[in-house]
Amino acid sequence: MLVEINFDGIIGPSHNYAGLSPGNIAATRNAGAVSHPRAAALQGIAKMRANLALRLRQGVLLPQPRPDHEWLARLATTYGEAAAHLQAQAMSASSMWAANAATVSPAPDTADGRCHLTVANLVTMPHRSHEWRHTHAQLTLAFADDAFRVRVPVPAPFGDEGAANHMRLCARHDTPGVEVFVYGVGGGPFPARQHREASAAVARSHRLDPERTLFVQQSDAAIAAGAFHNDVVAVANERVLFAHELAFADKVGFYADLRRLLPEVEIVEVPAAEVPLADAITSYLFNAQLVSAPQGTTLIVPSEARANAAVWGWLERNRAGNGPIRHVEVVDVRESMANGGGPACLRLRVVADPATIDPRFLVDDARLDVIAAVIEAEWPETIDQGAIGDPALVARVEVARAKLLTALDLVELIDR
Ligand code: SUG
Repeated sequence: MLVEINFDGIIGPSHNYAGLSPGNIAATRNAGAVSHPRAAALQGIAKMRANLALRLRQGVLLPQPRPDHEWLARLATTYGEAAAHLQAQAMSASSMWAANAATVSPAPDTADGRCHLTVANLVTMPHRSHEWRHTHAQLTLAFADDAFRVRVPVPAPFGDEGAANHMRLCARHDTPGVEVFVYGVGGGPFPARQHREASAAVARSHRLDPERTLFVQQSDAAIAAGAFHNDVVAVANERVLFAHELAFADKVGFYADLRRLLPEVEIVEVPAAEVPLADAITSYLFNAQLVSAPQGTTLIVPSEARANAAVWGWLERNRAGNGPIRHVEVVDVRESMANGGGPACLRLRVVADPATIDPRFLVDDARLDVIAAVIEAEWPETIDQGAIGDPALVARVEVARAKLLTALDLVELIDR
């Protein structure tokens, strides 16, 4: 049976605040702050437990090898000799944001009836540009079954940031959907990370029906305000689209296309007059997991959304009304949030039959206990930016990851 499974990136032991992403306001603001990798990873575990409590299926992606010595070798240097900016780029734990791992088209949408996953190239930001090799290694292991096709990234210079710029609307997860690829053109002072050419290539290789595939431009205003990915201003689930009024360059055209292709669609739009773009972005209202739980459609928001009066007021009013979003759950992922990654960034959605997935990547509470025990024992409590070059920190990060892979019987990923 096809169900939605959320694969969360386990927050790696090198989680730190190096301010590596221009256009990502939280990450830039927190550059140089002391991070708390252990608390961060445990917040991620608690979020997964909350998903399990909602009776959702849950999987994990593993932290990648950090520092990435292989990448540094291709740059003809070593961690010890590299300049500080290269050290930080090689050490980033940014693969935790699994929404940027790949774009996923489930089997009901593709011509060959397989679920296609194209690994994102993440070429715009140097610290993310080397994730794809390791992501590809993990996804080919997790999705080795013939039900899947795992694809290498679209070539540079066409920037692709994966599912963060992709939405799928459908009557039910297991029925054919309308796939929406959101790309950027201009972003004021900031880069548009998702290029239309990359989205078009992904759609072609996934063998999507062109009649049921939309390419939608993100508004320049959203990018300029700090929405470096579409999932900072919009999220979809089954027949519900939840979006900020200023998310898209041409919302009238987009909504009309959507209504034509999926007449049952329900569009929940938040007006800028009630929640200004700036509040939507600092609170990450839209970087929520919108899920079909047994209790009804549920929005899983970060605690920052509750702390923002305009945002929480809107959510309360919406809950009192008769809209499709019936429940709101709050999770604390503030260590990730401080680097610009909310609940939706931390997960990659895959609609598939769980029986076709390598079970080592699927979790229940008992398996999360195993992961949490390794995190408690091995993850550094804090990382100060001044310590990024410290060989003792490097050794600690490498040992911590190795212990986790051993505990999960995934040692074949040690160098991958
Ligand atoms: O790419 N932050 C990530 C956050 C990604 C959020 N993902 C989604 N919206 N889906 C980024 O900007 C900051 C790391 C640093 O500065 O050290 C960072 O990479």
